[in-house]
Amino acid sequence: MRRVLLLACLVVLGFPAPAHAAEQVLTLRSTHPISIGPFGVVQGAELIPSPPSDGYVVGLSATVVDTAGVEEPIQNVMLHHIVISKFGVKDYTCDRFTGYDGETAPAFTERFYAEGEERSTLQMPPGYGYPNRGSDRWAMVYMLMNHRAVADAVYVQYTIRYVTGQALTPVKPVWLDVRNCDSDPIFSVPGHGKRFSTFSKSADFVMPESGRLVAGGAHLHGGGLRIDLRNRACGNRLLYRSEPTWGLPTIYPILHENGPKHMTTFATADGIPVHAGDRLRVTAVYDDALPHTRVMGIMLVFLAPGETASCARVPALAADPLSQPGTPPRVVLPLLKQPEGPARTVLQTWLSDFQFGTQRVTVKRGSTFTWMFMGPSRHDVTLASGPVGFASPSRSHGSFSFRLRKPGTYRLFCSLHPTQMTEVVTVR
Ligand SMILES: [Cu+2]
Repeated sequence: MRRVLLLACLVVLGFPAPAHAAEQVLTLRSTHPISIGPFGVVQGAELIPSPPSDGYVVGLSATVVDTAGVEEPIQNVMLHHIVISKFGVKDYTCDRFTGYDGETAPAFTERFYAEGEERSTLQMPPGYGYPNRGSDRWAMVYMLMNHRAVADAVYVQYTIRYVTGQALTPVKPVWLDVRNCDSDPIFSVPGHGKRFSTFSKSADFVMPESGRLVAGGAHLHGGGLRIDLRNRACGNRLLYRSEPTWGLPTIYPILHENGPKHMTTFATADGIPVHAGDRLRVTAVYDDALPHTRVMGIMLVFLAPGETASCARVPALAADPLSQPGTPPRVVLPLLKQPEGPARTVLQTWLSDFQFGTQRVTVKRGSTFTWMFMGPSRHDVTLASGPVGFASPSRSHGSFSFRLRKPGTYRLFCSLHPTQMTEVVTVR
């Protein structure tokens, strides 16, 4: 109805009515079913269908469905991460990506949508859209986890609000990530602070052009408190803060520390002004009273390029109606398999399909321990519980070392094979 009124107004005002202007809702899904073994974690990248005509994306959300098209509840399959990007287009903030085994490659993919457990919905304010050509190709990176002891097969299904036959103000996706340009952009919170202590990680990005940020959202993991976007060039003032809402169900066995069920997002036609040369700083803040491993800090905002005054006023943003900020639950991950074999005093071991070489280790405080990745699958070393949170990248070869400075019992597992691969290191 509003669209009809708007068109009528345009005609009255003497603007030519756009030919066949329309907003459609397109529901598409990934081309092949994705198989996930019992309690398994799968990661992959593939090309996915995209809108077949020229237009603008004004809304986007994604979920996981079974082969019958029925949405999978988190009790079956947990959506760790989905990133959708435009293939063959340079990313705004990243020239090269570092791959899973440490190699780098040119970043020929523009990231414009992402979600995890918070299930983001991208919503542009009226009049703005992410331009897309019918000839553009979309790619998806996914990480899914099976919460059940039976194999499953799923599709990623995504719903696009798409406007054709009408010129909108184009926006560019600006991906701000405290571990940008890494294919697995994780870090770990040591978690050895007092109650209410925090751990922060930041990254800066210098804006190459002026414009207004008209929409955005963010991603944190379990233990996350907030993620801030500040403008260093304007007295470090806060441009936007995204906060988590907690309350996802705990699924047993606990394979992973739950993320938030929602992160606050914004959409503003006025836009948050930024100026060419401004140094933007994104800061992820986590609870530091418990270890939180393999966490992320990402904010994705959309820039409508155009002239702005330097340090122009930031408009008040409407409250996100879905946001109920609170403190993250305290979660201690259990080891799901008892480490086996005699306790050994060694300073290195290996990981292969699907075990740690030496599963019970005793070392002196201050020792540097090395894990060697023997493949053929990718594995990682991740602290489940213990004195200091740390985690290795997921690797199929190479090695990872960590200095064990604090005494105590380090319960370790592979986050990709949580029910199979465990190790315990006692540091005296
Ligand atoms: Cu593994």
